[in-house]
Amino acid sequence: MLKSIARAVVRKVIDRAADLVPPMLDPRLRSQRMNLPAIDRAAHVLKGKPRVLVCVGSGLSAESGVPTFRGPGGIYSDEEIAHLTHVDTFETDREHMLRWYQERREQLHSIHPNPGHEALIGLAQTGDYTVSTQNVDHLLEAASDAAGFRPSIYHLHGSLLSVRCHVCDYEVEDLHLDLGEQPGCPKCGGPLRPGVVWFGETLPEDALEKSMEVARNAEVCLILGTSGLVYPAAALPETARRHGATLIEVNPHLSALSDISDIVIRGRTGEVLPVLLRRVQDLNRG
Ligand code: BJW
Ligand code: ZN
Repeated sequence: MLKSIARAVVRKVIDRAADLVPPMLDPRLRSQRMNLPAIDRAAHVLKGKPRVLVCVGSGLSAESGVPTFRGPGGIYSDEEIAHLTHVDTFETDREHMLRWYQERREQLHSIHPNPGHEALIGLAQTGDYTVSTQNVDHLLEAASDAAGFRPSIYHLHGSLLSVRCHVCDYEVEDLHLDLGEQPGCPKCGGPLRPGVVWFGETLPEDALEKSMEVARNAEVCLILGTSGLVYPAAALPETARRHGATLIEVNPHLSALSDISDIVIRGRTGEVLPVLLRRVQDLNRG
């Protein structure tokens, strides 16, 4: 009797430990929390050579040290900077806005792809993948270059690497230019700004149209690390679903797209995607 009580107590302590141990410490405990059955179901959907639209959000780069926008520690938790991603702020608080963007551009020099980016590029080599990202960093391209394989990548919200004129169509990829000095456009003299898409601005037509077309023809839509709150990007998985795609979400938390997803994998992309990749490769080897 005493022995069985002791065994039950020990079991409880072990179960609790799986919740408490930080993910970095013990890979065995980490994978227990990673919902392996859901990963296995996702791998069966992704085996073969399916047409896949991957919808990427800031969560994919979180493990590279790039802050997300919403949630604890996110950019919008600081009220002083929450307004800096709206187009109107370029008129009302331009100096602050450009200094903040210049700091973020400088941070690009010291960030690197994480295992989530690397595994996504690995997955892209197993089928017909198109990536539609809301992220403005270059980490997917960096992972692609390292792997020697680059899928189609559409940047819905532009890129921090480039600067463009707020008035004319001048645009250049240049990380050396200091936006904090409020440089003028060499073509028309108008103010230069980061090559990103702010609230109240339209998305690059080509990136959005091509992504929508892929969404309408996708067999699978993989949703990685996005809250699914910002439109029209959030409409891509919805469109894919209406056209018959299976939706797979990887996110440690509930998102606005969790409810419409067929398979939800609760975990970080840097931990889940490498496991998913290995499983898909195993299934494809037969
Ligand atoms: C992990 C993880 C880990 C953590 N692993 N996961 C009312 C209703 C509907 C729409 C609108 C409306 N009023 C206005 C609109 C339109 C508006 C909009 O959608 N607003 C809603 C917020 C209400 N959209 C626009 O204005 C867009 N343009 C447009 O619609 O044009 C037409 C138009 C023109 C003119 C007038 C009206 C209409 C433009 C949107 C531009 C968004 N720009 C930003 C800033 C980019 C530049 C920069 O970087 O500074 O883009 S805002 C910000 O949000 C950024 C992101 O790309 C975007 C999406 O965020 P994302 O990536 O989903 O990040 P988070 O933080 O939200 O979520 C992170 C997720 O990761 C979480 O779920 C975590 O759990 C997870 N996570 N760690 C995996 N390790
Ligand atoms: Zn110009």
